[in-house]
Amino acid sequence: MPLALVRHASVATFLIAISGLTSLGQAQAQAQAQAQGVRAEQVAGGLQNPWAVAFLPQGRFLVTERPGRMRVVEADGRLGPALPGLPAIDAGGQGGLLDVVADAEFAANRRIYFCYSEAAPSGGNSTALASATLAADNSRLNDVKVVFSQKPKFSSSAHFGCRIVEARKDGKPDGTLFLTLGDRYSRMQDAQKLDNHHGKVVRIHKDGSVPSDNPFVGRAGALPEIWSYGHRNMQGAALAPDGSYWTHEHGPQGGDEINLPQAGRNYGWPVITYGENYGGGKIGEGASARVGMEQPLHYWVPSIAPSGMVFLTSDKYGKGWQGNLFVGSLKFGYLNRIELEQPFKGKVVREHKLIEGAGRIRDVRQGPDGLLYVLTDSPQGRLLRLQPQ
Ligand SMILES: [Ca+2]
Repeated sequence: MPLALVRHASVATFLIAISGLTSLGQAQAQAQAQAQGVRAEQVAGGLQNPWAVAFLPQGRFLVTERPGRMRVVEADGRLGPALPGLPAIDAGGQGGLLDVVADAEFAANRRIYFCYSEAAPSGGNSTALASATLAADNSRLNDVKVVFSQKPKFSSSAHFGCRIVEARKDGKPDGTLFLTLGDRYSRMQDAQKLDNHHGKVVRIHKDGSVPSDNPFVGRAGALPEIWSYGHRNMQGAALAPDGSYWTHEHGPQGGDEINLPQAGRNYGWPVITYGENYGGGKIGEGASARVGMEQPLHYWVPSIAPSGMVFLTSDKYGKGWQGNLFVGSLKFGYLNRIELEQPFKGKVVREHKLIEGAGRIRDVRQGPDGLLYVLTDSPQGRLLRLQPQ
């Protein structure tokens, strides 16, 4: 069922109604050619606030738990012990061990990348990114290196961002990683300044060095890791099938956004927003547009509290779902299936709620088997596999 307050949804609903009146047989045939929904089957339970899942060979999974554990989950759902080798993690509030991704060449190099909240000796914390090698027997992390730390450290338990995406160029990994970084909640004005990493997307090489073609390399007073700025708290990021980089971010009260962050662009927070302060009241001048600031591709009012994001490339759910974007909702506890116009020119066509009632959806990924997997975020969190119905 389309969401009530999503742009274009009323037109889409109207078109469905028309097609149903004029050509019921055709509509039924179309409906049978794609999944009508999904059935969530539990792969594993007993995960404490799981945040991210990556896929290992032989049907195994690598799962992070926010309190500071990383585990291998066996194909049959058995939980392995906490992997030794993690750096010190400053867990608390929204912070802890957050995202993990496997290198595109994992089968050959066993490398993984993960991000977490890192304490400063003098107090405060920020998001850090580390790389490691998973031992061949999956028993521990080796060669752990912290390759990036968000500056400055600041005392806050909120808005760490922390989604990692391996970038691709011409269909191949280009050796760089995108990392989303939150505005730390009470440092929102920093998102408009280039001398810090609050409210930014950064782009780095896997060893932490700065790509020479980053947009602010060589600009006095700007941190060279910055890719885009003016963001709030991005807990979802994904590459589209065409290689473009997409993110979503939590708005304040209302105004969650989807963006396609481009090099050097300003995404507006906190100067422009479609949300308002918690409890009501406008933010800044209450503007939603300004020259020199990018508009989101899409926004949600009220907020759905998005987390996790993936494009479905497999045909396991039928042609109608291929190329759709999937986003978890923490607040309403469903998986959002988003149809995009084809060929894509910048419009969301329609949205659908899947697995309502499953719980706070923290992450969604496509497995090597072409099926969708989600994590539910609770002290008794679950890894679910979505079977087409
Ligand atoms: Ca924005």
